[in-house]
Amino acid sequence: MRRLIALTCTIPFALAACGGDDEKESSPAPASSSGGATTLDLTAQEPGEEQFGFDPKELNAKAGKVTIKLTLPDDLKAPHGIAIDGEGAGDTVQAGGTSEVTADLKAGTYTFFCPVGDHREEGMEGTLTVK
Ligand SMILES: [Cu+2]
Repeated sequence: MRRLIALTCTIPFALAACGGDDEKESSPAPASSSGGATTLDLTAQEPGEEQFGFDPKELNAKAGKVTIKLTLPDDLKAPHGIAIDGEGAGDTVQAGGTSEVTADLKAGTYTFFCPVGDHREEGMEGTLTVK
């Protein structure tokens, strides 16, 4: 009989512990992931005459609304833009400017590139992995 009494006494304790856990799980998500949108920064590069590139060459994002923001440093000579293959393109801009493209992406692998002239063939191409 004594054992049964001891067991009964522990039950309210267990319930109280459960309530505490629930509070932790419902705490707000970090601001960086609010709305499921991701913005990725990219920089255009001109390492040599008629040589073009992006830094970085590989980007990663969560599935959902993804924006790639391309920045052109002030010392670039050619205009550049940003596009995601089959998903849209941003404006073509001059040195000092920025170009953005936004797309609603599912998990998969995408190619981003500069749609100006033959810049894509000259090296302005990279891989966007969405998970
Ligand atoms: Cu370009």
